[in-house]
Amino acid sequence: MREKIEQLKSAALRQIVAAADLAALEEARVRFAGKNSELTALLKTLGTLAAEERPKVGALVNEAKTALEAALTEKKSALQQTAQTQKIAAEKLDVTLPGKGLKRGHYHPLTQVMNEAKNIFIRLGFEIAEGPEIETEYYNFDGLNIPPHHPSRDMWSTLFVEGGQLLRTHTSPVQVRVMEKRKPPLAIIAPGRVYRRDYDATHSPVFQQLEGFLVNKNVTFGDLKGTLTEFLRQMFGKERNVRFRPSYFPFTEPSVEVDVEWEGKGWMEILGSGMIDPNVFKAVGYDPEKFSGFAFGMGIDRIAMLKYGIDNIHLMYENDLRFLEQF
Ligand code: FA5
Repeated sequence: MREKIEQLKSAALRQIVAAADLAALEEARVRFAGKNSELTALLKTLGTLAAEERPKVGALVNEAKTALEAALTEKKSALQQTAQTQKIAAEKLDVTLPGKGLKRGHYHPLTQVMNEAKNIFIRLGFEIAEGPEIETEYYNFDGLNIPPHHPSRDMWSTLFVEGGQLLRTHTSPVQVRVMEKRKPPLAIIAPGRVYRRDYDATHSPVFQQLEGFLVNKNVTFGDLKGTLTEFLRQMFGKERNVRFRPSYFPFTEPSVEVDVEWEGKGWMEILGSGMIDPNVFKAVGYDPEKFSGFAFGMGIDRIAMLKYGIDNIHLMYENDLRFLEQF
């Protein structure tokens, strides 16, 4: 009996010491110290021993159990410690490593210039209005003093859509739409895309215009010139050469166009403007004796070309990242 206990004890201690992980240790515990272990079984047979042997053997068994339990506890905490260390090592983060770095995007050059232009006019007290890109002939032409079959319709190579409508050739229809609904005083800008059958280095079939108009009592050509001059200074700086050149539009009288010096290439036209024609006022029910106003329509693409030194308008619509990344 004593021998048996000794054997069990040393076999158990060996297995406990050798346990490689917590699962192996639990296996050893069940086998040597659990309810169904041989040691427990031995305790149950104490009754069959001689009376004087019982306490001695009992003490031995208990001593073995205590030793095993102490060894189990010790091993368990050692294994837990190792597991924890391994876990920490595996999850370790080096917070000093450089990050992956998000590539930062930016606005398209046209959006940048459009926002800049809008902000200049907003600071001057203008508010923003919008109109549809698919327009009726009335708003694109008739309401702007361009009757059907009038030769000046040819100034805009128009793209028609089914049902008699068209892709607006300029943002001027927004003038008519706003004036139909509201009474002066008005100071409005209308940004947006416009369409024409045009194609060369400074003409794109889709481009951006910023319309503007101001209507009140006693608005003069001086107000027009002062407003546009202030805009040109803010957009291009005081040093840039600009010129006002007499022109013709059916919806303004007198009319002027503005050119900006194009480094090494002479001048580039950026906008048309003038004093709103009395016929436009009559069509929206304003009294031309009482009110006067000026209007202008500028090409945002052209302004971007001049500002950034771009010599081909089509680069703006090709979405080539090598080009776009430069802005
Ligand atoms: C107009 O469109 C008139 N609606 C402007 C206006 C408004 C005059 C209010 C008077 C009062 P024009 O066709 O000239 O005018 O165009 C105005 C500007 O748009 C031009 O000066 C030019 O900068 C730009 N532009 C015209 N066609 C193109 C094109 N195909 N591609 C890029 N920009 C263009």
